[in-house]
Order: sequence, then structure tokens, then C-alpha cells
Amino acid sequence: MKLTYAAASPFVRKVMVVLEEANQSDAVELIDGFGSPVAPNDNAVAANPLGKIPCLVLNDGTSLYDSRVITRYLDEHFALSLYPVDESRWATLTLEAHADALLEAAVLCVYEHRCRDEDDRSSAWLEAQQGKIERALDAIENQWMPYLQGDMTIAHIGVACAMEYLEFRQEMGGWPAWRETHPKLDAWSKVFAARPSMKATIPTV
Ligand SMILES: N[C@@H](CCC(=O)N[C@@H](CS)C(=O)NCC(=O)O)C(=O)O
Repeated sequence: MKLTYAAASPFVRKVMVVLEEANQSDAVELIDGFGSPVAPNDNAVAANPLGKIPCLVLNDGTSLYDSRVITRYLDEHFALSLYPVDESRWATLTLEAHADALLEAAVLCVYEHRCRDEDDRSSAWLEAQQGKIERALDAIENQWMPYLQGDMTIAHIGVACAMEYLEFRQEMGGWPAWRETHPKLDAWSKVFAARPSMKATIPTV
């Protein structure tokens, strides 16, 4: 299997964490996929016409995307049980989507800085994305901590990758620091970040 990859991508990181949790990081060959919406990467476009990473290319040439499809495939393939089958699955899928949407808002802020000249940036649009990030963080702090104290699911991995991405790209993205204002999430995130799967996948520029 091949995986389109960039070391800074939080969506790629979710996939890498799942592979690490399965002790299967050697099962995929990493293919450079670094690009942006205005400078698409050829490998990324060849694997996924939308040019987004990650994309998992199976040995028969089938492309699986996006990250939520890939993590679900890997969970089944390596029998990880990161997706509950009881009623709690709806909470799991909702928090997984919540963390991804937070990340999408953050990645859009980063692209606004990376892809546009300063004069072309929209402060109203950046503020709107930052508002999404703030509200998503507040909801995790106020509603989701009991869930996060439970057994690890794909939602825990999504939230943990999102939290560390906010820290990693805070300067470029321009959002406020989140730890002091979200102390329960801060404490949880520090514990989760100590997992070997998280340590093995720390983002780099
Ligand atoms: N919903 C997608 C989002 C993936 C995504 O936005 N990846 C970024 C890198 S972090 C990307 O490929 N950007 C290039 C582009 O948008 O053209 C997923 O979960 O995989």
C-alpha cells in the first residue's frame, strides 16, 4: 500500500497514528504529497483527482480517501476496534467529524496565509474560521470530556491530532493559544500525547 504524505498534515497524521497503534507503519510506502490548493502536488493529484492528502492506494491500485475512509479501512484491515458498534458509535462519529471540521477551519487559515499575499487576505474570513475553531474547542471542553475519558476510539485520535496541530501552526494560523483557556482538554491532551503512536508522528515543517 502507498500513502500520499506530508509531515505537517494533521489529516495524514491521523492515519499514521492508526498505523502506529496497529504496529503497521511499515505496511505503507510514503509518497510525497506536499502541496496546496494553488500548487497541487502531482503525486497527490495522480492518487486523488481532488489533489488532497492523505490518499491510500491499495496494492490493486484502488484509491481510498479521505482520512476518515482510510482510518476506517485500516481499523477493519488490522482489527483495531477503534469504531464502537454499540450505540456509542454515533457519539464517536460525531466527535470524529467535529475534530476534522475544526482541523479544516485551521488548515484554511494556514492556506490563507501561505497562498495569498498579505493585501489579498480577508480578515473577516480568517476571523470566521477562527470563530469555528474557538466554538469547536469550547464544545470539547464543555461537553466531550466524559467521552474522552473513556476507551480510545478514532475520535480520541482525531481530537489529539487537532489539538497538537493548533499548537504546531498557531503562529501561521493566527488563532489564540488554547491550553490556558481549555484546562480539561489541556490535561487530557498531555496524557494522550505521551502515547508512542503520537510521539512517533509529531508534525514537522
Ligand atoms: N477531509 C480531508 C481533508 C484533507 C486535506 O485538506 N488535506 C490537505 C493537507 S493538510 C490538502 O491535501 N490540501 C491540498 C488541497 O486542499 O488542495 C481528509 O480528511 O483527508
